Amino acid sequence: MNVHIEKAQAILRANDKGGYTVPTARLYPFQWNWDSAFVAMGWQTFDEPAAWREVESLLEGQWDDGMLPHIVFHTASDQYFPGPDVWGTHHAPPTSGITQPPVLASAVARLIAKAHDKDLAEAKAAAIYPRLLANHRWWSRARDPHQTGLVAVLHPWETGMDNSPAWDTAFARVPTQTTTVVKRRDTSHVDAGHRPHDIDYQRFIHLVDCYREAGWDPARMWKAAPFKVADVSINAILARAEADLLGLAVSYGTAAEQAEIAQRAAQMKQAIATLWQPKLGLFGSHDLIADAPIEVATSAGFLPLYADAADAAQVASMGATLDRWRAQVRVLVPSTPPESPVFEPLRYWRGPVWAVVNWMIADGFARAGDAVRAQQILAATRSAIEQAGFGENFDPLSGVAGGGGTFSWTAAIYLLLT
Ligand code: 9WN
Repeated sequence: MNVHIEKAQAILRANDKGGYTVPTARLYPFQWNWDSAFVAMGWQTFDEPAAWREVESLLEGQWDDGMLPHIVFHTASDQYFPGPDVWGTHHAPPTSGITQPPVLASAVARLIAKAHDKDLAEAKAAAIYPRLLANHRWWSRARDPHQTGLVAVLHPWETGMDNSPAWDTAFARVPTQTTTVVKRRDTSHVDAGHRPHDIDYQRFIHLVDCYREAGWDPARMWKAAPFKVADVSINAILARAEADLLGLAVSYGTAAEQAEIAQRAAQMKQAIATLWQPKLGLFGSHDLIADAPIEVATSAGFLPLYADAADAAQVASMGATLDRWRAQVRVLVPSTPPESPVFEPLRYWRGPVWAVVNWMIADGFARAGDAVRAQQILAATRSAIEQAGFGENFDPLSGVAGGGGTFSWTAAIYLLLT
């Protein structure tokens, strides 16, 4: 077996805390929502029961209204801020009060499609399908209350691309005052230059304070939110997840549920079309408070490909954008391209390459019939990992790994590539 595959498997085993996998030791000592969806797919390549346990342990955190929290605090740890006391959600097990990109239904669909143990998959999927449906209904109800076809995020952490320059203008409106004392732990684990700034944390926590005071009630949060963005990435991921859930509904749901999911999926695809930005040669997010398009080029702008939501001209235009970026970097796909004035090669979502995003963009190009660019992205991801190790992310210019080390989702993606 290739030595990197052995290492990737060993990382998942080491980060497995008994039924759930932490993203990496110390920096992130709990279970994260979209990390676990990718990690479950990685587990499946060598331990199928572990893949299903990963999904089930994440669902232990699901709220009665269907919301799937971005963190499940299965055990206590003082290594991470903000912990359960700051969130104050009073859920058992303790969870955060916001969500993250809904990759889970797509991950479950893949677990079923690739299952070796078909009986196990059948039993698990039948029990998990209603939870996924409840989650997608929550997105529609809580985060698209006016039924526009686009869901909104109320916190940059919900996008999973926390300090993306796409949020700069909308996030600058969020006050920096907090009632919680901000005691960062992340910068004692990794280089502060790879992380968001202190002022970003003031705003992150201001939002947590605001929503905790709203009792984590979706309608009150929606009203109180000083940050409200229709993120192109979340919308593309949810549109794809709806299509994948529809496949599950055919086996495990009713005809009425199939019609409901198909209607939402179609409406989302149409709405995503309105996010096209011809000047950027990419899709972009929409700031709902300013009611303005966010004209900032980031790797998220390719993700409608992953939802089959781009037409042929848009696919060609995104191909040209990718080629231009490729000429500027050693490793595709930078989260922000070097040509951007706000590019920072190592600061988290402002430049570094993320394996999970690459995987979805490559999948998107492949679905659109562009196997060449899909392969370029997958090859870049594979060789970045083989050369620099299983870092949290990679400097697109030097290829050096950044953020935390021995990272679960990077290991999982490597397993999916080989
Ligand atoms: C906040 C776990 C998570 C990822 C996110 C990534 C980072 C957390 C943080 O780590 O966010 O959720 O504290 O920085 O931005 O995408 O899920 O790996």
